[in-house]
Order: sequence, then C-alpha cells, then structure tokens
Amino acid sequence: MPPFCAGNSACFGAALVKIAGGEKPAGGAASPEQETTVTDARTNDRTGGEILTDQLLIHGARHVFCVPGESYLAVLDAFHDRDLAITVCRQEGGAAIMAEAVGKLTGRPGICFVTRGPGATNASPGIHIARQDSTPMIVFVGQVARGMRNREAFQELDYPAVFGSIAKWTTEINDAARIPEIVSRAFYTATNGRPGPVVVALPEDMLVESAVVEDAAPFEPIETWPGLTDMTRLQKLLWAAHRPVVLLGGSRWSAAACAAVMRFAERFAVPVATTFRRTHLFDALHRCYAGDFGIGPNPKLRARITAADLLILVGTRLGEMSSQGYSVLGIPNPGKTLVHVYPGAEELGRVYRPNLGINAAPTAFAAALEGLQPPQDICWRDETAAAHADYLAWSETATSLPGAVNLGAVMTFLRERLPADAVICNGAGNYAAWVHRFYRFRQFATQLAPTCGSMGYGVPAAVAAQTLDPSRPVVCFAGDGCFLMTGQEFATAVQYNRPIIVIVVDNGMYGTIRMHQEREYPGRISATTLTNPDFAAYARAFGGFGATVEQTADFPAAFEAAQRAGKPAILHLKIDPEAITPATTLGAIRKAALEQKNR
Ligand SMILES: Cc1ncc(C[n+]2csc(CCOP(=O)(O)OP(=O)(O)O)c2C)c(N)n1
Ligand SMILES: [Mg+2]
Repeated sequence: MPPFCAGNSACFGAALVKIAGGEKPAGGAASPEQETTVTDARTNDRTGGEILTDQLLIHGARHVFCVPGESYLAVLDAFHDRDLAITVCRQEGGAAIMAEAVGKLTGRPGICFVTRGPGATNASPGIHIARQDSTPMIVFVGQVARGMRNREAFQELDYPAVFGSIAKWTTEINDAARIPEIVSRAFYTATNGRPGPVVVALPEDMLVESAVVEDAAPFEPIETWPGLTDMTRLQKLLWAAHRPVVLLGGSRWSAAACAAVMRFAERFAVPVATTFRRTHLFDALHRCYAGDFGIGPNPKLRARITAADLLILVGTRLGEMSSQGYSVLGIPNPGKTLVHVYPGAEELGRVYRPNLGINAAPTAFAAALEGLQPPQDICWRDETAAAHADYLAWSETATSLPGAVNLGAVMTFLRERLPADAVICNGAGNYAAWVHRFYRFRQFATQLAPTCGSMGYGVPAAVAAQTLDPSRPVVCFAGDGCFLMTGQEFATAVQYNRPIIVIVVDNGMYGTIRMHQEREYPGRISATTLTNPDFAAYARAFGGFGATVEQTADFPAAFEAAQRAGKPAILHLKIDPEAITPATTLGAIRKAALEQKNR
C-alpha cells in the first residue's frame, strides 16, 4: 500500500473504523454501499468528541498531529480507543507543519489539533504555509464553552477574525449534531478547487454534549476536468508554436499525473521546467527536463522561458518567486501566448491574462493530455535537447567556494547515494539554494519544502514524512537559524523512533538576511549574527545520533554512520560564512555594493 499516493483514497482503504455494532472499512471510494448510513442513527449516542473522531476515520484520516489542551479533552479521550495514529508534538507550529506536510504528500487534508488561544496562534505558521502552498489541511482548535462566548474568557479568540485572511475557511461547530455535516464540508473545502487550510473551532462544552446523529458518507476529492474544447484549442496552439515551454507547479498532482505529463513531454519533445520548490514534479534526468525555475535559476533557462512563444503553466500561480519578481511575463498581458491551467477558477485572469485559461486540476489535465496529437514535424526538438543539456551542465558539478565543507559536494554525494524515493525536506535560507541546484529529484512526493519561504519547515516536515512511510529515507536540510525555529521536534522524532537525518548547515548567521544587508547596506551588520550550540551534542542529549563535519571528505562516513545508527540523527556541518550562495561570496557582494555606492 503506497502511503504517498495522492488523490486516491484506495491508498488508505485498509484501515478500519471501530464503531458501535462492528467494524467497517473507511476511506475507500464512495461506492453506493458506502453511501448508506455508516452508523445506526437510532442507537448511536456519542459525545461530540467521539462523533468528531469517527468522522476523521470515515473520511480516510489516519494520522493526527497535536499538542494537547484542556479545551479538547473529550477528543483526546476519543482518540484513546480509535484506530488513529497520534503524534504528540512539542509546539503547535511543529504539529501544524506536520499536518501540512501530510497534505502535501498525499493530496488529502492533513489533520492537526491544538488548544485555544496560544495553541491556535502557535499553529499559524502551518496554516499560512498551507494557504500559500495550496495544501489541503484541517486544523481543529479548542474554544471556550458556548455560555462564556464574547466575554474574552480564558484564551478565547474570535477565530474567523484571527484566521480570516489566512485560512480558506474558518468555522465553529456549535451543535454536536452538526459535526458530520461541518467536518464533511471541511474535507471538501480543503481539497476542492485550489486546496487550502480550514480551521474548525470546537467549543469545549459542545465536545462533551451527546447526540444521536448519522455519520457522513466518506469524502472523496472532487476532480476538476478540462473540457474537450479546451484541449482542442491547446492542440491548435501547440501546432502553431515554434518555441513552447511547459512549467509545472502548485498542488493537486499525483504520481500518475506526473507520469502522464512525462509521456506528453516525450511525444511532443517539449521542454518542461518546474517552479520554486516543485522540482519533484518531473524527473530531473528525463531528456525533456529543462530545470528548476526557482530563486536564482540557470540564466539559460530564464532566457528560454523569456524567448518562448508559447508558455503552458500547469497548476502554478507563477507567483513572485517563480516569476522572478513578476518580471518574466507582462501583467496583465503576458506578451506571449499563455495557456494557464489551474484548479481554482478565481486565479485564472487574476494576474496574467491567458490566451487560453483552463480550469482544471493538474491530475485531470495530465490525463487529458494523453488525447493530444503532436505535430508531424516538431521544429523545437533540438531546443529541448539543448535545454536538458543546459540543465545537466548547471547542476552537474559543485561550484568552488571558500571553506572546508562544500555544500554542493554534499548534494552530489547524496544524489548518488540516496534512492530515488528518498524524501528531501528543507525550510528557508540560502543553504537551500544548494539543494535546489544540485540535488536531482526523480520522483513525485520526494520534495517537502515551503514555497512560501517559512523558516523551520524542514524538521517537522521530515517527522511527518517518516511517520507516513517509515520505509523511505528522509533527509532534512536546515540552516542554523532555520533549525532552531522548530528543532524541538527532534524530540518528537526520538519519541516515535523516526530515523530522520537532519543536516544542519551552520554558517553562524541568518545568512540570507546578511546577504541582503551586504547588498543594500554594505558593511553594516545588524541583527544577523548567531552564536550556536553544538548541534551534534544537542542530538545526543535528545537521545539521537550526532556528528560534526568539518571537511567535505568526512561527510560520506558521517552520513553512513547516521544511517547505521538507525535513530534520528543530526549532522552538524561547519560552513564558511563567505560561502553565501553557490555562485558568489559575501565579500564579493559587499565589494560590489560598496563600488556601486561610491560611483
Ligand atoms: C519564519 C521566518 N522568519 C524569518 C524569515 C526571514 N528569513 C529568511 S531566510 C532567513 C535566514 C535563514 O537563516 P539560516 O537558516 O541560518 O540559513 P542561511 O540563510 O544562513 O543559509 C530569515 C531570517 C523567514 N523566511 N521565515
Ligand atoms: Mg545560517
């Protein structure tokens, strides 16, 4: 049973829901039999906490990430004898990121429970990531008892006001009998159109209230298909093109969809690039792969995309990072023939005015591509071969930089060493530039990284990936700044015996911001220096494996030792602060900025 198969509930179908009167399969496709009542409405008297937990199981959820709170004790009690895997975290930010990572990997809502007030606000980074990264997720938050509402009772928050602009939908359940209706809607809302986070508040007294109510039928994500006319028009545009480029991104992908796009790319010999932190959508070693169009892309790829006469965006909004600061296309008129395929109708024509807008999920669009016929003579074939050669040359060899540990060499070692299904996680920081440039992603659902650039993402995401599939290696990259934002979740990895390997890239600073400082205010270092702990000792103190790497040549042995240890591990890499990007040094940036100033 592949745990990471997106958009296909059959993947989750083996688990059972324990309910009054026997056991029934949950999470399978909504067959006519399953659409009948799952519980007996006449005899099934349950608390709100029990009804809620049963809905999660019925809709196919298997994992819950939480920090407990007295505000939802009735739910915690219901967890006690239900078939849900509970991961107790150290901070709600970590729990929410873990749920978001589950949503990213599976295409179904990741589930998180946090307490009211401070628990809810602590969870906000995960909610924001799910919003910007278009990830399905449901966050259940505690709420004060209904009879105390609007007095600013202990930890009371007005959730629609707090999360109004972050969540896709924020609601409160005020009647235990309406739990099946509202939870069902939460699953649909989180996954329909452009996916996103849903926040559901749970008044404490509602959770202990009993109700006799029918369960909802199992939810199944709803597909958004392109029309026949859309695909015919796309074929005409392809036949008229001379320099087409396909750019993949966003969510609502699956392994099958990636394979279908690959077949299309082969038949049309079209170059395919990926957007910021969506590199896993296309095999980097495929002959049609043109590269990663994220931050600081290969200038040759940028030139190719700029010169394209037909650009096909699939699943991506082409936001600020992948549009290179909104400079690649004109707004609103893109200045070239633009086909924009997106699952949410509200995005089409919002920033870029497409020649052909197709309101479809990447999964459905990829399937429909099978019906297109390539032109007889493909005039761009050589261009595609050149694009792939340019990508290989760009990513092949680690650049030479100051310092004894070369992060590029670490990446080239790992890409040879790790199997194609290894999951690679990271947060935000310049260290990630080496991951994006030199690691070659080969398979769908192997990359977990925040397209919204939220620091602290990597460690919780790694714990979630390893929880979903213990058989796959999970490697997390974190800067020294990034790691300590959520590094306490290393304790969660130890508690649940999740042998993630965290590579802490220590340059003694918030390097990204120092880089910007040197560009804008050369020589005026302000609030970007860090004094760090011994990260290897930190790992050992938590019960994990730790090692320090001070020479590139020592990395392979340290990595192998971490693998052999069979427990959560941290490799502490000492990086020269001068090595600020794969292409340049801090000193060079400062020098250029000073020269510019003195001109
Ligand atoms: C939650 C959050 N806070 C602040 C920032 C701003 N920010 C972006 S990168 C960065 C520094 C990252 O430092 P580190 O993890 O050490 O990586 P480095 O850039 O040094 O490689 C900061 C502070 C952010 N993106 N996210
Ligand atoms: Mg750093």
